Amino acid sequence: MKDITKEIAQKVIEGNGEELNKLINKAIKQNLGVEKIMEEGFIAGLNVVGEKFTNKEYFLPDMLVSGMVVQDGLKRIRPLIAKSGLKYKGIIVAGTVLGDMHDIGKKIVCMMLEGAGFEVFDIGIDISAKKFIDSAIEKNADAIVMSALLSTTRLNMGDIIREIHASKLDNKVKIIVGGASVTQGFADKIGADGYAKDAGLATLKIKGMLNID
Ligand code: B1M
Repeated sequence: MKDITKEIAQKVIEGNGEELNKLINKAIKQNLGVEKIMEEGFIAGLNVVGEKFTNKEYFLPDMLVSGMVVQDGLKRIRPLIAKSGLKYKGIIVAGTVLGDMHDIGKKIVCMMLEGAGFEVFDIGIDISAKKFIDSAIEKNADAIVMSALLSTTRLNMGDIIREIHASKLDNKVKIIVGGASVTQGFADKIGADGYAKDAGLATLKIKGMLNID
């Protein structure tokens, strides 16, 4: 039997949404598990797309199509994640920082948090300090999740954190950062309360930061 996650990754690389969706449905029927579909299918495929882009074998439109088919795939597995978790309390505001349009990883982080029982407000991409602050106040957030994929846009995280501390939110909200361009060292340098390498760890870290079992 063919490894279905490998086939999923291949369809992501090809940007073949129709075949990808068929495989996702098959994987769901086989109870493959959403994390396996995401990690060994979607993320593995996107990593190859990234390598091909670096090698100039793929161009921006190829990367865009692969990103789009994964976004559509995520919508299909979303209900499964949301119902798989336990109920915990906590309100999260999540966004991709100013200048950055990448949101697949952040969406996965949000879905995992929802699955763990958090109320999550995904405020989108290209988010300014003001929007993070206004949304966190409006939603009465316990934590802000910030994502950045580009080495240039991660620099905006530090500015946003400074503005949060200068606002009336100050230390009332925990700030956790992540995304491919972010490291623990960088998170420490910009004064984030936490850093998570992936979506699973983000959920664990946030529970720890908010003292939730
Ligand atoms: Co872009 N892109 N992209 N891209 N893109 C990368 C990131 C890149 C590494 C590709 C490459 O060159 N090999 C490179 C960045 C290089 C760098 O700065 N170091 C790059 C570039 C250069 C660009 C453009 C500048 C290209 C151009 O225009 N010339 C441009 C920038 C646009 C902008 O943002 N202003 C651009 C555009 C795009 C698309 C729009 C076409 C598309 C994004 C579609 C979308 O997101 N809706 C796209 C894509 C698809 C990619 C790759 C191929 C895949 C990204 C992805 O979704 N990965 C990517 C190469 C790669 O990553 N291998 C690439 C899967 C996703 C699950 O991973 O988001 O890292 P990730 O999330 C992980 C963890 O990082 C973590 O959890 C997730 C998994 O568990 N995580 C968090 C994420 N956020 C978190 C927040 C947290 C905690 C954990 O908070 C607590």
